[in-house]
Amino acid sequence: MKQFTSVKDVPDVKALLKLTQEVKAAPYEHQATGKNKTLGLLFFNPSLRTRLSTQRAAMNLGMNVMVMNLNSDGWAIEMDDGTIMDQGSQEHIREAAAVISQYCEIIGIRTFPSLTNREKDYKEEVLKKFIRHAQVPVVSLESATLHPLQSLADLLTIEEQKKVERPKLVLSWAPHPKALPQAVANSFVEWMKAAEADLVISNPPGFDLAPELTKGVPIIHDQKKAFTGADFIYTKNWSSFSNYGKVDTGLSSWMIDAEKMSWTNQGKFMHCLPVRRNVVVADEVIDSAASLVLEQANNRTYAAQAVLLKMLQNER
Ligand code: AN0
Ligand code: CP
Repeated sequence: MKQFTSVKDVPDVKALLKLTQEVKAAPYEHQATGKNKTLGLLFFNPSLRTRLSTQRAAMNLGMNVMVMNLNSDGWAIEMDDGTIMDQGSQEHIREAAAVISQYCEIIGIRTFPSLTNREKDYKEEVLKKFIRHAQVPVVSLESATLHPLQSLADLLTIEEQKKVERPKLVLSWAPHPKALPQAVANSFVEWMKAAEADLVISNPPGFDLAPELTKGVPIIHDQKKAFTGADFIYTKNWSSFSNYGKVDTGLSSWMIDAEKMSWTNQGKFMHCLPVRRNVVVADEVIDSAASLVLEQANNRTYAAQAVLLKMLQNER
């Protein structure tokens, strides 16, 4: 695998899912594979889970890890070609990506969207430029529009927890005071379309995701109708795609509580974390036996480990 930015980079999703299960069952099996290899993790944005689980995955494989917060600790990076760099930026992406490639066998990068320029964000300019100028494989640690390591961990969690062959999954929009990316939701849709599951999306009018991504997936604006018979409720806030980056603070009734979970088929509750309690989900749900949030976070290690192993082995 030369890059891991989307489900489209994975030739066989089933086989990758199986590998996550194998590395989870025997995490230290491949210690020799990563020996004297270095993973560089670059963050333009905050992280708890991605940062620590990906480090943990690399250490399980015997790798060394270097982590850098590019915004606070590095030089300001220029992304555009041909710029006269007499303003704020001090170093060009061309040199930065090439130099980091000399120190690392694999690079991971987190780069959130502007949420002001939809076209630019959806072109994934920062991630793509980085990949173009890097000389080693690149793993997305959440890009402007996708979060594939999260989705692979979610797929593993659903596989472990499902009681029927083809579970019903509901991606349910949640209230949130601040504008958040569409990345986790987009990515969940992309991966679950490739999985054995019946996916429906439930969100208020004005919050439909990108039509190219949701093609073929029912979008139900009535939350109760969507939840009926659901095996998994995957909750996430995202800011508007059509009214790009905008929030609506008048939709607090979309929060997940015990009554809504009672509409499901004894459904499980999922969220990628971090989550705002009693805004996105009520304590009574996240603290209940139906909550899978800690399982999801744990599985982040094995999702990352499977991807890093494929890259180290230079396999598709
Ligand atoms: C980010 C998001 O919504 O994309 C990261 C989630 C993994 N969340 C926040 O910024 C709160
Ligand atoms: N779920 C997730 O990616 O969390 P972090 O933002 O803490 O990495």
